This record gives sequence, structure tokens and C-alpha cells, in this order.
Amino acid sequence: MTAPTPPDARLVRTTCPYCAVQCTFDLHIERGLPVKVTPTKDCPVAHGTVCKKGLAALSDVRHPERLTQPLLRKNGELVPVGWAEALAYVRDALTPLLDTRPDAVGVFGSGSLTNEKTYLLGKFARLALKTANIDYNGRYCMASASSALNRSVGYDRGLGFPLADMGSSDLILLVGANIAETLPPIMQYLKAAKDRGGVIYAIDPRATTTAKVAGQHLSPRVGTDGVLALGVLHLMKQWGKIRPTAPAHGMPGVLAQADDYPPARVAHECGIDEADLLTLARRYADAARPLILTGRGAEQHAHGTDTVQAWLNLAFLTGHFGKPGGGYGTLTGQGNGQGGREHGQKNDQLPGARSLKDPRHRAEIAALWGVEDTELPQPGRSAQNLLNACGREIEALIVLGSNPVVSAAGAGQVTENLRALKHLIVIDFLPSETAQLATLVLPGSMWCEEEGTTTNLEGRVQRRRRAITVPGAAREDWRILCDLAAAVGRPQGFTYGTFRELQDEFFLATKGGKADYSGLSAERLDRATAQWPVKSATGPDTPYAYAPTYPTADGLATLHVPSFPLPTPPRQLTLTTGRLGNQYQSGTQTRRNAALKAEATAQIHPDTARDHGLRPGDSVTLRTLHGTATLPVQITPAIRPDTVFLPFHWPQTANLLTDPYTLDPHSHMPAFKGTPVTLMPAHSVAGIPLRPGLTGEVAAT
Ligand SMILES: Nc1nc2c(c(=O)[nH]1)N[C@H]1C(S)=C(S)[C@@H](COP(=O)(O)OP(=O)(O)OC[C@H]3O[C@@H](n4cnc5c(=O)[nH]c(N)nc54)[C@H](O)[C@@H]3O)O[C@H]1N2
Ligand SMILES: Nc1nc2c(c(=O)[nH]1)N[C@H]1C(S)=C(S)[C@@H](COP(=O)(O)OP(=O)(O)OC[C@H]3O[C@@H](n4cnc5c(=O)[nH]c(N)nc54)[C@H](O)[C@@H]3O)O[C@H]1N2
Ligand code: SF4
Ligand SMILES: [Mo]
Repeated sequence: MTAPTPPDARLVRTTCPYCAVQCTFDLHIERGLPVKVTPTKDCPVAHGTVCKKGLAALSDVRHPERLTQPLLRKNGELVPVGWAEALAYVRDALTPLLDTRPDAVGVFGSGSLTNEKTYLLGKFARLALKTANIDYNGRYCMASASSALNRSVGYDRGLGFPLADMGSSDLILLVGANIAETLPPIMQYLKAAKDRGGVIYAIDPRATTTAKVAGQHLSPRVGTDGVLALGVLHLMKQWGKIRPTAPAHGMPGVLAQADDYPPARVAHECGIDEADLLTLARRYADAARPLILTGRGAEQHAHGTDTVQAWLNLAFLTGHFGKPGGGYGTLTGQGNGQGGREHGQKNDQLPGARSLKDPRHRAEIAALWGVEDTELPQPGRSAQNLLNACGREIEALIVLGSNPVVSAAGAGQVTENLRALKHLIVIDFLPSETAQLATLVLPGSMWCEEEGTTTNLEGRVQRRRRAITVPGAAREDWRILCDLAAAVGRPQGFTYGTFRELQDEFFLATKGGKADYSGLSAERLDRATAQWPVKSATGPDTPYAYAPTYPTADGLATLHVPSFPLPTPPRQLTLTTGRLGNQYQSGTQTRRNAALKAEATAQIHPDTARDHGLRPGDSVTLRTLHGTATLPVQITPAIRPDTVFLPFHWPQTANLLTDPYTLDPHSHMPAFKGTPVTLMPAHSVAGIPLRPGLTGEVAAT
């Protein structure tokens, strides 16, 4: 017997809180709560295929640990307080700093935030706090692809074409992207390409689920993807396949460099067979619509920008960049990873992907905000540098939508820095590990409790609709930011009566920027989603973003000559890190979810296990220059013998081992993938306390 439907039952169509595919689904609301997620074929991206995380997303919504009251640290403990006391703390903590040293106050944002919150957070930092020091977790994500695209063709829309175009590619190279686990609905486009005879390569040091479905797997050493691209370019030049997409600066230098990368050298440095390289290159040369897609595996290196550049150069010089179904794209990760990198929460950016350094851009936004452009700060610290300065130059930090205690590089050191802050204010809806360190925790809003827009990995803007209201004394994030501005005595510009006023201001603020959304409104998005730029209310959207001429000074692209570090010694073990299908990011939202079971293990090859005396069921201690961590081993032939893989979803694991200081010089991305590591059976390591499950500690040095 089915239960009777309650009289208030209704459906709200909204988007998933997690990844950048941004599946649309229906929430069934009964008695004021969402009870079920139903995928819909109307979803313009996934067409009704929602992944397990999306289906299980409701478990957090009324989780017993859902934050519903501000928490203030008193005598070392976080205790519930009212908003008046919480905001009085903010006033007393921040006002003296803002009066004398505003740059001592930092703001850390997120690619999980809607476009409107992204915009408001940037405005809040520049106008209410007047600090230069705002940046966000997108620096950890696709920032290297973003900087390569920006410096080459003037802007960065992760995919410059509709996702469905993938189905018409005849060769797809997935370079360090495990989409079967991380962006599952995209597999349908991969399969469509395969069904039409297309060849799919997964280029990954692990034989992932994606590699199995793809059919072709090339397994280069960690960090050598750029050299691989140079090797393919070398052969394209040799085989007369150079016919650039458009005239561009820098081509002679890039082509000359390729001469230095003959197949033997490339095969040696990448640790692959020369024959496999030649087969890949031959397929690329013969393909009509080859598509290169990079993920975090290629990008999250101290030379990530140059790695992406090498693939972008290849796509451009062979005439495929920007063409339907072909070229180059990056697979953006977070729910609003695309919009989050456009609207002013980056340290050097103003809304609409404007530059904080450009006098014209500063004047445009200053006029909109009703201030002098001289009042806008200059660019401040980028994400990892901001966290590295905490407890020293940075005395107070406001975090919205990130959990750096788990996700930052060198998390052991970063945690110490956060502890050394005078004030750590975290706005979250669950007690993340970072919230647990805070001096003040403010209960914010979850995805289905707020209105807004997100922009998915193909630049598609969609509405996120409110299905329920925030519980208890929680407040919508945008209102909290306005409350904080009022608390520090600077409410001007933060007095919106309704969310709609904020949203309309946001759309307007993008007008004339590269990421122009000014033709959009909630009503237009109700009729159809739209890929930016959308420059007028009646004008079209832009499915293809990368048609020449480009938004650069002279309309031309510039190709840069990439440079790569010397190859690591052959017997060096390298740690790389990444994701599991059943967990999301720092795990705040998924480790609590019973439907999403997963285990933190260190994946190693059987030969490596044998060399280190490790057997199934053992724990292993991993040691790098930056820290140590101990985990159970997972012995699997599906990984290179010179590689160790750790997921980063748990505290005290992957990021105790990563380097907080070495950053990509262009994108300021830390090297999450690729840290020299040594292994030992855990029982042989003195001084490491072992608990059941996970253990780990920061190295003493
Ligand atoms: N289930 C799940 N899905 C997610 C997320 C999540 O946390 N969980 N997060 C979302 C976000 S924010 C992002 S950014 C995306 C990321 O999506 P992906 O880029 O697919 O994620 P990763 O697992 O970090 O890395 C992908 C692959 O890179 C490989 N790799 C490691 N080092 C190298 C290397 O040097 N070269 C090459 N070629 N490959 C290498 C790893 O073995 C891994 O299989 O996923 C999004 N979707
Ligand atoms: N070793 C290693 N480290 C990595 C990576 C890797 O591959 N390897 N990947 C990096 C990448 S690509 C990324 S994107 C980062 C992600 O890592 P983080 O920046 O830590 O991102 P999340 O885990 O999504 O953290 C989001 C936090 O904000 C909260 N939250 C989410 N949405 C909202 C919201 O709308 N409002 C409020 N108030 N709170 C919200 C969640 O509850 C959670 O506590 O990790 C990076 N770190
Ligand atoms: S996590 Fe990504 S793929 Fe899964 S349902 Fe959500 S948006 Fe879709
Ligand atoms: Mo990401």
C-alpha cells in the first residue's frame, strides 16, 4: 500500500549541489521537506542520468549535525549563541583591523557558491572590508587550464562548445580525467562517440573505470603529460599536419621546441612504449575531429599551466581548436567551478571576468558600486599564499564554501596556520574540519534552501531554485554577507530588500565583461538555459565560445612555449592524489552520507607492495618532505609500479603529504599530483600512533 500524498506535496526543479555537470532534477517536497530526487529527461546536460551522489544528496539536508545556530568559541569550546552576539563578535574582531590594516583580513571563497554569492563575496571583500586578500578554492581546481586559456585566447570557458558535441568526435583524449567516477553523466557522450566508431583514450597512470570504458589506455608517468603533447606535436610537424586554426603569435617558437621531442625521448621520459606513442599520434593525425580534454590529473602540477598549454598548442596548430566537436577543453569540477571563476572572488578579478588591474574595468565596476576606482584594492594573495600567511600577515579569515583543513596542500602546516589566526569565521551548514577550528561558525544555507544561478562546465547558466527554507536560526549565505557588512559599519551596497535585487545587480555587473550574462534574467532561464556570453535580453546565447577573433588586445591568439622540469629518476616513487566516485571533495557533505560508502586506502602496484614487504590487509606509512600519513594498502595492478595513489576526501591523509609552498608560477596551483614519496610497512615505523582506521600526523620538521 502506498502512503497517501500529503496536501502540500509539490515538485521543485533545481540543480545538484555537487559537480560541474550540474544535473537538473526534481525535488519532491512533502510536509516542508524534500523527500526524493527524480531525474528528468528535460535536463539539458545529463538527459535524466543522475549519478549516485546526486541521488543521495538529500541525506545532508536535515542531517542531525546540520548547523542551525551560530557557534562562538568561549573558553576553548564552540557554544551556541544568538545572531546579535555573533555579529557583535564580528564587529569587535574585525573593526580595529579594518581601520588600520584591512589587508590583515582575508576571505576564502569557493566554486560551490552560486554566481550571485560569488559576486557578493567579491563585492563584500573589496567594498565592505576593503581588503586585497580574497581568493578561493578554484585555485586548487582548474586554475592551470584557466590561466593557459586566458593567456592564449583571452578568456576561459572550460568547454567552448556544447557537451553533446563530444558524441561527434572521432578521437577523444582524456588527459588525467576519470570521468566515470567524477563526471559520470558525460560517459553517455563518450559512448555515443564510441558507437559512431570514435576512439577514446584515457591517459592516466591508473587503469581507471574510465580507461576500461574508453578502451584505449596510455599510462604515462605522473607529471609527464606536457612532454607527451610535445611528442605528438613533433610528429604532426614531421607528418605535415600543421595548419593553425588562425594566425597567432608565438607559433615559430612553439614549433621549434617540438623538434627537441622525438619519439624516443618522449617515450623514455613518459615511461611509455614508443610504439604506443606512434599509434596515438597516427590516430590524432588521421582524425577529422579530435578532442583533447584535460582534467585535474594533467593540471594539478607546479607546471600545470604549461602542460595545458602544450595540449592547447597542439589543438591550435593542427587546426582543431574551437571547432564544433573538436579541439581542446578542460573538464571543470565544482558545481559552479565555471561561474565561480568569473565574477570577482579571485584575487585579481572583478565581475564579468574583468581584471582588477585594468583601469577601465576598475572604473566600470567602481561606477556600478558608487565608489571611486581608487577605493578598490589592488590584487592580493592567491589561495595557497593566503593560507600560508594565516597567523602572520593575515590575522582574521572568513571562509565560505571550503574546507582547507582537508583540501589545502600541506594541510598539516595550513591547519597550524589557521589555529594561529586571531579570528577564523566559517560560514557552513555542516561542522567541517575547518569549522571545528573556527572562533565563530555561522550557519549558512544549502543548495535547496536558496535561489541563484550556476554555470556548468560548458558555460551553461541554469537556475537553482529554492525548495525549502533554512532551518532554525540558519540564514541564507547572501543575507549573512550583508549582515557582516552591517556589523563592521559598512552597510552601503549591502542593503538588498530581496534576493532578486542582488541577482539583477549581478547580471548587470557582468555587462561589457568577457563573461557577459547581462542578457539573462530568472525568467529567461526559466524558458531555456543559456551558454555565455549572453549580451542582450533578446539576443542569442553562445554555444561556441572560441571563434576567432579572440578577446585579446589585437584579436589574435598567443601560443606560449611551455617548459617542464627534468624527469624524476626512474626508481623514484611518486604520490598522486584524486577522487573516488562515492565521495565529494573534502568529504564534509559525503562522509556523513550512509548511501555513499568508501574507504581511504593507498593504491599501490603488486610489485611495489612486494618490494616494500606489504601484503593485503597491511597498513603503510607514506613519508614525503612535507609530512607522513598511515593508511591501509590496496594492492592493485591497475596502477603504475612507480606511482602511489591516495584519495583526498579524508582528513589526515593525502594533503598531509603535499607541498604547500611550490606553486605553478602562472596559476598559483599547488602540486596536488606528483610528490616524491617513500613507503614503509606501518608496523615498522616507530613513533606513529596507530588507531583502527585512519591515522596520520604532521612530520616534526
Ligand atoms: N565523485 C566525485 N566527483 C567529483 C568530485 C569529487 O570529489 N568526487 N570533485 C569534482 C571536482 S571539484 C573536480 S576538480 C573534478 C575532478 O575530476 P578528475 O580530474 O577526473 O579527478 P581526479 O581524480 O582528481 O583526477 C583524475 C585522474 O588523474 C589521474 N592522475 C593523477 N596524476 C596524473 C598525472 O600526472 N597525469 C595524468 N594524465 N593523470 C594523472 C588520477 O589517477 C585520476 O584518475 O571532479 C568533480 N567531480
Ligand atoms: N590532494 C588533493 N587535494 C585537493 C585536490 C586533489 O585532487 N588532491 N583537489 C582540489 C580541488 S580540484 C578542489 S575543487 C578542492 C575542494 O576542496 P574544498 O575547497 O575543501 O571544497 P569542499 O570540500 O567542496 O568544501 C566545501 C565546504 O563548504 C561547505 N559548502 C559547500 N557549499 C556551500 C554553500 O553554498 N554555502 C556554505 N555556507 N557552505 C558550503 C561544505 O559543507 C564544505 O564544508 O580540493 C582541492 N584539494
Ligand atoms: S554530482 Fe554531478 S553528475 Fe552527479 S548528479 Fe550531481 S551534477 Fe550530476
Ligand atoms: Mo575541483
